[in-house]
Amino acid sequence: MDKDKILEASKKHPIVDGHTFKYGTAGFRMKADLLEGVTFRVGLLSSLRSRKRNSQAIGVMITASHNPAVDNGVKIVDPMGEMLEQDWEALATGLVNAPTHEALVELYFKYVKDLKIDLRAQARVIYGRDTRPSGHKLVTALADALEATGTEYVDYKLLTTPILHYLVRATNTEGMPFAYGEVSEAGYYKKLADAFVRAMKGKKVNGSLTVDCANGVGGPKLHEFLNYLPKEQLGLDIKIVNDDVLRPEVLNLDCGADFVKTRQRAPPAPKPQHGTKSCSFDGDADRLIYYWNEPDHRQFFMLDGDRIASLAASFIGDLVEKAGLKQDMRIGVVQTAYANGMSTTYITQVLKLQVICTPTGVKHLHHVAQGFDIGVYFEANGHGTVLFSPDAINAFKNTEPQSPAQKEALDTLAALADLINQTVGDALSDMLMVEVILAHKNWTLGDWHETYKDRPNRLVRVEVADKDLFETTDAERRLSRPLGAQEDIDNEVKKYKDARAFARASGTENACRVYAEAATHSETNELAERVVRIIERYGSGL
Ligand code: G16
Repeated sequence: MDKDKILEASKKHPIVDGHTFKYGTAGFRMKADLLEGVTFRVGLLSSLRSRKRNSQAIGVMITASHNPAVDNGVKIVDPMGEMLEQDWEALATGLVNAPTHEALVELYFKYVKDLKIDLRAQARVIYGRDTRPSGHKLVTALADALEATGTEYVDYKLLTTPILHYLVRATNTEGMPFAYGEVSEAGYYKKLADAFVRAMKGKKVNGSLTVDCANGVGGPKLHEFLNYLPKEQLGLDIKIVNDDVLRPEVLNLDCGADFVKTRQRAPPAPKPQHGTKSCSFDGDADRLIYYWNEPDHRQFFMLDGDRIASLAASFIGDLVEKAGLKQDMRIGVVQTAYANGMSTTYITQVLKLQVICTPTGVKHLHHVAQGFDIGVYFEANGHGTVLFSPDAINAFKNTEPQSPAQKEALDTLAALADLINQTVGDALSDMLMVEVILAHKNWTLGDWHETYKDRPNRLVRVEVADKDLFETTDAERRLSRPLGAQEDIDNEVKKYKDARAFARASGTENACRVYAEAATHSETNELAERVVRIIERYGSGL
């Protein structure tokens, strides 16, 4: 391979000086004007990753998901559609921070030597982007890196993040016994539509559903998906709102899953219809939050990732029992520190399932969920999925049913395993899963909400001069640095009943996040404010 080619291409996409970049919770994410050189270098790394992984296709997604429109991001997807392996995150960080073009090329070839990468092997990369206008420029930088390294590539243009993950897995399993699906966007829609019809056999969706698409890529993709569904037959009546992708500045603005979760209210526009079942996607359609405004009391009810996890775990747990597979299946739920304490209590004490807590970032949850036969993982922010092991899927398909009820349970489980995206959290697939479960249970959102009562909670974003001063331990539930900060938080928490609070640096924004819960709303707000002040104080170095 020609070193000069990489050097020349790199000069077209210089890195912005004076910044240290880190592959974080969701790849590199920051103001879009800092990202051109970063994306070029991510292209170099993804090409190496493909060669290292026997020429399997590697995915690159250009998105900043829930962040404001001025941000963008770039992340790498591994061959089975999972997030990039952790050791390689460090390699990506190294490459992106190489101080000069020459140092970059030198490091690139050092990786080749150290990792014993055969540069004669074919490299394959597939990529997509969300609706942010900055995506065009970043895609050009990415393609230049792929050209310079002789990498074969496919530009899928506008995609949701989960569709890109689907395509990576579908590409790498094509023609194999465990092929994931047709290698096209249409293949993804067909797979979901077919699985939804199978999972809904004999059932009807209860009530219309308003879907807020955060003015992101989920809007056009949901419109497209609906063309594949026999809606009338299934009772699915979807109204899509906030699907304006022509005005980039409205992306995630006062709408979307992150807005609903953090503000604990419905998007102000379009004016919320009382009593209407609603849900929100985020900017790249990998998060989902359900909610409705109660007609009489004008109260807002939210069904977040914790609720989706408990709904899925209870329904799938019941089906497994009806299917006669209870003894053979380990079902577990994976959450983060943001999970409402009452959801954890409900899952462990009522559903009697094991719960494991990991640091924030679906990559951590996904990894732990793979240890179960059925691993349900959701972050409270609505990002998650349910993973089925190959043995579980085999059992759904090959167990000989002894009764019609057992057959129905096995068929529904097999349909769910196709409906639920096995690569990553997926708002569209999760929404269909929720609708299937509500239809089977004949539940309204009110019935779902009744299952347990959330402890009042508050999530606050805190601007600090240097978020990296804050380091955590114990699955991000405690601060190990700055020294003294955790002790101060503990002293505040002690003053409240049934209280819990923690602070951590965000991996996707230049800020810290504070979470608090307590017995009442006013105590929760008071505790959150006190912890915010502690973080502001330590964050300013005082
Ligand atoms: C990303 C990650 C999520 C994480 C979220 C917020 O989501 O994929 O796992 O929960 O960021 O992370 P943080 O609190 O560290 O900023 P998304 O939807 O923005 O890609």
